[in-house]
Amino acid sequence: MVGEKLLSPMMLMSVLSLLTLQTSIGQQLAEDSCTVQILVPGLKGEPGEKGQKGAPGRPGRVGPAGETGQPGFKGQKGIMGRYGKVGPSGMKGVKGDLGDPGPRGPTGDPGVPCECTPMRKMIGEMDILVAQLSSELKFIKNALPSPAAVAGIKETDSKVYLLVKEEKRYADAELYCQTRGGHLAMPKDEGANAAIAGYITEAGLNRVYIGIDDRQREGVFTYADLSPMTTFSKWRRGEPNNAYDDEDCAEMVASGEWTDVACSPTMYFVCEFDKDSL
Ligand SMILES: [Ca+2]
Ligand SMILES: [Ca+2]
Repeated sequence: MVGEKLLSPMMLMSVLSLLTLQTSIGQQLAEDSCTVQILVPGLKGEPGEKGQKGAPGRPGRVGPAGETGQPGFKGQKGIMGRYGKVGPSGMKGVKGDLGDPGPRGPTGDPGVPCECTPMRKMIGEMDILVAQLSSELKFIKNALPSPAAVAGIKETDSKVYLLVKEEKRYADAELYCQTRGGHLAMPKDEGANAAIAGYITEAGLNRVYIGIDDRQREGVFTYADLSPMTTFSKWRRGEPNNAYDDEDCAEMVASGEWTDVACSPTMYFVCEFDKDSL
């Protein structure tokens, strides 16, 4: 189309050139029929008007695949989703701590009147027990003027023994025990002897005075309350020997055996009290 626009002036120029040529040729022919004819192009024409915009072209071919891009940054945490389904039951838990005590319950119905005779009997027995305990407590308070001097007390079914850690001569020891309502320990059977021996051993002692002597009559031993010796005795082998003709009292060693000794040395001793007399 542009070509056609450009050709039109060219053709016009050609026609003009031909007309000019006819004139020239007419002159030339008149002057010289052999003169060479030279054709010269005309001047360039004015540019034509701008054409209208053409229709859009066809889509181009699909291009080659692009390079794989770099991985992007991690996105931010999303909002919490909806609650899921309820899961299966868990294992049984450990037993919890004991709870606080509950409130006090309502008052119960009044009871049936009791049979009072057994109750009175029980109360009477309890009164007796309380009296005995009070008496024993009074004795203990009285017998322990200096707690540090006494290792404590030991008792059997019928006796209370008191180990006194104060060194005294035999006569003074017996007086000490009598003042408190007893005597020096008088083992009259194996059980009592073993109880006293155990007491000595527990206290870590080797020997104590016990209430046996022949102060009244040489060679005839009696208990401190002057009761006679019976079938039971626990003399160590070779004893009593009245050594130096001066052994009228007795001591018990930790093994429970007896030995006649002099009455003047001072040593620890064990008192004995009858439970009945307390
Ligand atoms: Ca003697
Ligand atoms: Ca002796």
